[in-house]
Amino acid sequence: MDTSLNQKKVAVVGLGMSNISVIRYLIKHDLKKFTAFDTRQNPPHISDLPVGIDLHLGPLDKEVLATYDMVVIGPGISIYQEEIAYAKSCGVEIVGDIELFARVAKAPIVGITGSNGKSTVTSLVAYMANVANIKVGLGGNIGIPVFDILSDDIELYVLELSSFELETCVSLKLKAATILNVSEDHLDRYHGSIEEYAMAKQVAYHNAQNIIINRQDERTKPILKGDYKIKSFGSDYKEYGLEKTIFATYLTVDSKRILNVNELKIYGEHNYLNALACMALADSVGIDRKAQVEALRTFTGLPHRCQLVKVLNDVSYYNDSKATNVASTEAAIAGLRDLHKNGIILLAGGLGKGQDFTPLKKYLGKEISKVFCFGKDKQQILDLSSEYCINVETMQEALNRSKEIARSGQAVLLSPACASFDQFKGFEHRGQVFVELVSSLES
Ligand code: UMA
Ligand code: ADP
Repeated sequence: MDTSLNQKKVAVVGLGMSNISVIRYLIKHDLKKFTAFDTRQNPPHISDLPVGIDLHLGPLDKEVLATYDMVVIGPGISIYQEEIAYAKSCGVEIVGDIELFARVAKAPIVGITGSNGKSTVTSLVAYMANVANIKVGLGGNIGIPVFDILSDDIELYVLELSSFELETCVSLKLKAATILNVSEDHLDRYHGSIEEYAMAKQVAYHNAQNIIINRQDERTKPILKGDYKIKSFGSDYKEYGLEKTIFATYLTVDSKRILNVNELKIYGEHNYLNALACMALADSVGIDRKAQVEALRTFTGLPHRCQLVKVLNDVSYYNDSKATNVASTEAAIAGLRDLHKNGIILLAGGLGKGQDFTPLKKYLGKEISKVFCFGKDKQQILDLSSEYCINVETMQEALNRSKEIARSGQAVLLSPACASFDQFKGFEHRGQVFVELVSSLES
């Protein structure tokens, strides 16, 4: 327990899953001087809230917040939001659950951030640790609040960290940290600036002992000097790299072959890079190579990430609902194009988060034969081409229209390049609806 919390008047702002977990922790440690706030009249997790706490629902009052010593914000609340920025300017300490966790967690922490691949890498590193019989705690942005996994029994924490979570961190001292890649995402929260978004991710490197960078992505390199060791991964043949021969591709470490990628159960070059990042992180925290390789051979990937759902009439249907930005959709196209030379029919759209969709244009008429566009920001995708992009209302309609035109050997790919909250409860819900619809398709 952080004993200094007992002396403080604490506001917990945002009653999502992270802060509900924080509240449970505060109550468990007998800290009663806190008030819970949420801007919504009926926050979705309200029924999980312990009874009897001081609760305020509705618009935040900045003068009220300014009377607290500490404000614990959920990741969905921005530090730039007027009331929070005002409280900060009045000297109130603004923290998030990861910051509080970093102050009390005893075991070493591996932290993984980046625009894409975080959940895959976090799960695979945790799995490697499991195979090596290390007691591991897996959590963070992956959907498991960190205070749900805090325990003195844990020997290693492996945390997925979003830029939102990193914004409020100062005490985090990661044993191993990586920014996997940086591409446009969440620009609606960073004043339209990818540099500002990238800077939020750099917080993962402050005080880190081992930093793992992506050789092909400048924004993953540390900006500040520090007392850290750097290793890199990339698709060329050095450090953690790839050896590409005409017969096979190998994961390599310092030019030594470790594994033929055809032994992996996850595919696409982006996943080979993820595997390399995992090995580099695992080496930094002493997970032995044998356990790493066994985990690499048996890890089957996570649902909603480019998963083959069904083959019907020689058309393959893929669920890549977790592709919530343009770069992840590009990775899916790159991963599938060799398998589906007859073309891919793409289902895309939703909330665009201020992204530029023009990188998708180069695939139209080549890898992508048609795009069915749905959701709130579909017009931005429709604007790419009147010839290849077709307007529909829903993902369901997009799927039905795809089935009508799909030819033998083609793929129908749900990889929306957008967030889902305009028409679904989240990416899992969107993926589940897709999987159910595809499963019920008949030839
Ligand atoms: N909200 C309000 N009013 C409030 C508080 C929140 O309207 O007073 C809204 C936010 O704007 C947001 C939503 O409620 O749209 C959820 O925010 P939250 O802070 O309550 O979120 P949690 O339920 O605690 O979930 C958060 C992460 N959510 C976000 O960062 C938005 C979850 O990541 C994460 O799994 C969870 O903590 C773990 O503890 C989700 C996510 O979308 C999956 N993350 C983004 C991403 O991966 O791209 C960063
Ligand atoms: P995150 O947690 O960062 O969202 P996930 O592992 O859940 O990452 O994958 C999200 C999406 O990004 C999926 O569509 C997946 O196919 C794609 N993806 C995974 N790894 C990478 C990568 N290294 N580069 C680009 N896209 C990736």
